[in-house]
Amino acid sequence: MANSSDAVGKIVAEPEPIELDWTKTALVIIDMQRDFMEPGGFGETLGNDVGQLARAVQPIGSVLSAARDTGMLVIHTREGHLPDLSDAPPAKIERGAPSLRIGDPGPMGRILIRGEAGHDIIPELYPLDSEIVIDKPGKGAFYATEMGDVLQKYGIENLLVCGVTTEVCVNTTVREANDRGYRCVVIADGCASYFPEFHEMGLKMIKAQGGIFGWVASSAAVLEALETSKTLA
Ligand code: C5J
Repeated sequence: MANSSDAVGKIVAEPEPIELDWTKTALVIIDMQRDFMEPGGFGETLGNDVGQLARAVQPIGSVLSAARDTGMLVIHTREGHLPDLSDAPPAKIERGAPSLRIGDPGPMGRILIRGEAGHDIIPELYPLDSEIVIDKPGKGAFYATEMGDVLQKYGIENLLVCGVTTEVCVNTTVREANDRGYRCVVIADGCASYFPEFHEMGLKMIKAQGGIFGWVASSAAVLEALETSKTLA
């Protein structure tokens, strides 16, 4: 971004348009990990159709590429646990009747364990060395992580949020961020759920009541705002 006017963009969003200073904005990509996206991972062990999530990859890729072009701060998150499971509450491990539990060996390594192949981010959206990766033991990106410190260090006030799943880790992170004073714009087609109806309702919950948790915009609207800002004199 060449000068300060280049750095402001207006996104067509719901419940209303929002103007953001890109120098105070980060792109946050939630949990685009093989464990959620691919057969044999955590998502599938819970009985989910992982194919439902593929639709978010291309929109996220477009925004990621534009963010990289503008020099915007990019943060990737990964849900997962230490190999000794010391950060995994028994209440999480023992829950339900999955085909494999957290920590069990699966086709992509131990389920939802840091350092295993399944825990890593899908190749299409793989972080650059210069980008930040936050490992989180919970659904929200702020709980038991350095997320707050990182955002403060870079002077971030606004988050463009996308990833999976809409109603779980995206919604939890947006609620945590909203309570901490961040403006969150959720990229609708850059999110997905194993349950399409939860995706729809998850987005509605964010933008209802005048944007009680934040704003919702399409990836096209975010790209347009970034593009328009670049051409401002
Ligand atoms: C879930 C997530 N669904 N990233 N995690 O367990 O949404």
